[in-house]
Amino acid sequence: MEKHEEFKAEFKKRVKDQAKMLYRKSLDEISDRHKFVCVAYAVKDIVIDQWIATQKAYDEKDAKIVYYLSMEFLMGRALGNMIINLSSRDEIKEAIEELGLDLNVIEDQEPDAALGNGGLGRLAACFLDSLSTLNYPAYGCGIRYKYGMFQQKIENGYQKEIPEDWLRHANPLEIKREEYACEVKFGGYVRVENRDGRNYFIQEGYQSVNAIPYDMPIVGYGNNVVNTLRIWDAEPVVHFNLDEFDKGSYMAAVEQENLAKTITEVLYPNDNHYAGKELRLKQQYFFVSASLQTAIKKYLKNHDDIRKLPEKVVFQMNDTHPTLTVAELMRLLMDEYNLEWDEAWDITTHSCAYTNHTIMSEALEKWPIELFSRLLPRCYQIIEEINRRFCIEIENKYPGNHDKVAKMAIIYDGQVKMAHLAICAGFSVNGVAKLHTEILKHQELKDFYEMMPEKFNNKTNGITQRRFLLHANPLLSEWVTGKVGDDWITDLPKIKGIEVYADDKKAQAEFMNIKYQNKVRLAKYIKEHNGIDVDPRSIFDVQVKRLHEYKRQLLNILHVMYLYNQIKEHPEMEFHPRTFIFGAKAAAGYKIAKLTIKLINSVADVINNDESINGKIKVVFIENYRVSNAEIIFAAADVSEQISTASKEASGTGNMKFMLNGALTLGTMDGANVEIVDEVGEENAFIFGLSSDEVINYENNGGYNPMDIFNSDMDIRKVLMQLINGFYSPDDPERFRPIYNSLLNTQETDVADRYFILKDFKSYAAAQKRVEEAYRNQEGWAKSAMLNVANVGKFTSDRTIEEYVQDIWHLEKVKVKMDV
Ligand code: CJB
Repeated sequence: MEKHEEFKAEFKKRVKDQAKMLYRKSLDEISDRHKFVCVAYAVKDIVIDQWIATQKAYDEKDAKIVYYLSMEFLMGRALGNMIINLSSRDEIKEAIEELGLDLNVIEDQEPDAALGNGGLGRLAACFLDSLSTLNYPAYGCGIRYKYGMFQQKIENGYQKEIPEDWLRHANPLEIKREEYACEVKFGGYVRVENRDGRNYFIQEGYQSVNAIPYDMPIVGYGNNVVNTLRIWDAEPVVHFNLDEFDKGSYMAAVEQENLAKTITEVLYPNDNHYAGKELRLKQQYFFVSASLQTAIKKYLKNHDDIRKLPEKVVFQMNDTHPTLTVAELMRLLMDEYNLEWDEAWDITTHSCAYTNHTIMSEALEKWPIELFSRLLPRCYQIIEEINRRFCIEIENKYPGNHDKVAKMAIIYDGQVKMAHLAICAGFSVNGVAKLHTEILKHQELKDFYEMMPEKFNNKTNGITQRRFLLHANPLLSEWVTGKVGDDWITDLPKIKGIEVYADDKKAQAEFMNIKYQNKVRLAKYIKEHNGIDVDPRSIFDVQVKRLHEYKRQLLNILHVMYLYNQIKEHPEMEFHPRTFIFGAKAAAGYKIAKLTIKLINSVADVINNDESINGKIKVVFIENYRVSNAEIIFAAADVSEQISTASKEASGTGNMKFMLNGALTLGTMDGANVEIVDEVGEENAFIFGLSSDEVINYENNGGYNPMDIFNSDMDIRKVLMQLINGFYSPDDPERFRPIYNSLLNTQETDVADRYFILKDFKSYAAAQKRVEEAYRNQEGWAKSAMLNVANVGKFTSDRTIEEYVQDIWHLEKVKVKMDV
């Protein structure tokens, strides 16, 4: 008890001292944002001791480390999550309260660290949380983008992108580590020098930048472990001297300045889409090279045999974005550490592993040889040699089968194929859900699977319950803990204990009341941010994710248009009020996605303002969907829309966050939905649509004809006509023509209705009817919702990480003890 009070007093003093030191004021004189900074520094003070202790424990144990290389880490806010993970969380919360501060208000001051686009980046963030919580030594390695994912403003129904200047006020939770700076070289040429019968490859005439790491602490749950997210910034190598310059070196100096400035300037806002920009390749090489250089140096501090690197280090490549790891590791081992090819290859192929996150062809990274070899001449040479040897292997395995080489080569048709490089050199290739891995093995990567089946494995994605239940939904967390204890926080399958309450009327009522409270919280947010009144008693039907044609937000909004027509035509029909909630960012250059946002907002305008329907339908587009508002949204959802065209969504992770918060899935048999249904039972979800086999079959046989549906189904026809008759765009009836064309017109798009929206429409509408019927039975609904929560255990990222550790990384847990 005394210790408890002592701790609080010390913490409060630290917060006040910060106010004095940073702002020369007392705590009650400073702004909320400044209060956030003071609290953040006081928390960091606690974290730092654990951080130091953790790194010391790793060194002492000589533990193997995973380097999780990722272009994206969608961290969201750190402070609140850090506090709940610390063992001293209760004392910290009490101290904050005793200081007269409101923790929610303080947390709200922190900008989201939005260094990612969507699922892939958020997965990386969940993995870091799990790695720390499970006591595994890990580094996240990425880029410290000056501008993260853009902020979305909706103006007149259209998306506007505003730069996300998250570092404007500096970041109290990071540490600049200048002592680990290193140089990264671009361009120039490679000179070969023969000394004592050995060739040395020397890069000359290059431009270079200094890579400077910033470390962010990743706090494990109640175990004193603090791992590191190391993100790299670029600074110019030379600051030029105005007295000495001649024209040539002046220009070179300016170019180097510019290179450093631009490299970490901004995150590419594309999700599931590769834009092929030179700057993107620079970003990739920049962070990969810096991360590898420091990983090797760190290893060599305590070891003298570099050949044993794979015993202590593993590099996990998050999609193909960091695949240059393969070439850069070979380069460093051969050119900097003087190993021969075979030795370097042996090390590389035992330390690199690759995760595939998509089969969307437009996401596959293929770099033109010209660009690649100009920017990274030495890496290109190395990849050429890897390719030459790989092609010989293919030929040996399939003599005379030139088709195989054409399909599998790393360099072909003037392009460097990053996935092929990752598979050839990686010792593990994994998909992110069972169905996705099967599609990789038997469709997309069939040839590779046939040649090296032992590399392929599945790791179904997961999410951290600590952020998405414990932090995001305090009411439900407390309720669950009251029923089954708090083991679920680090052992999610324990949540199964609530299953016995699924038929208990009292528990059902409590559960539904919590959902109601969370809906009130979201309704308040919507009122504040959108000015729209929504009724918390209506069904909250939610689709939040990136905007992409394959995710089919269009199917959802077309169905809303259809429902609206139905209500107008049959005002007497039974209908439970429904609030359709959307949240989605579209890539800045993705026209049809942006037009879909406009369509959703236009439909919202018409429907929300039609008094004749008595508020039966409301449509809300939540501006600037991101990690911090996602936490409020998941908690309030009744229905989780997971309606991608089967086979297209590799896994999905939003689906798991909804399930964790007691929403019922309305979805296709795609990605991890399949496994969700396996766990919860089909009777507790609403499944519809073509199967992935059916979709793939159509695709392999020239698609289907959406005109047949247009001509035979008058309901669908009416909805489609409303896209082009000005019903939702009286000022410009042609506005939504491109959407209409994407569904029906093969002249404008190569394939009409590529994503089978019309084909799945009726089945979707029928599933939506089942949702409504099910919701009428409140007890039945409560039971299903509780069964969703009870059966979510599999989808914790703790399970996913344990599987990576067992099958791929082979790490050992390290205990961290604190002296006090
Ligand atoms: N994914 O977020 C992205 N970006 C990409 O470029 C490729 C894939 C997503 O990764 C998630 C994590 O594995 C998956 O759950 C999701 O299905 C996939 O689209």
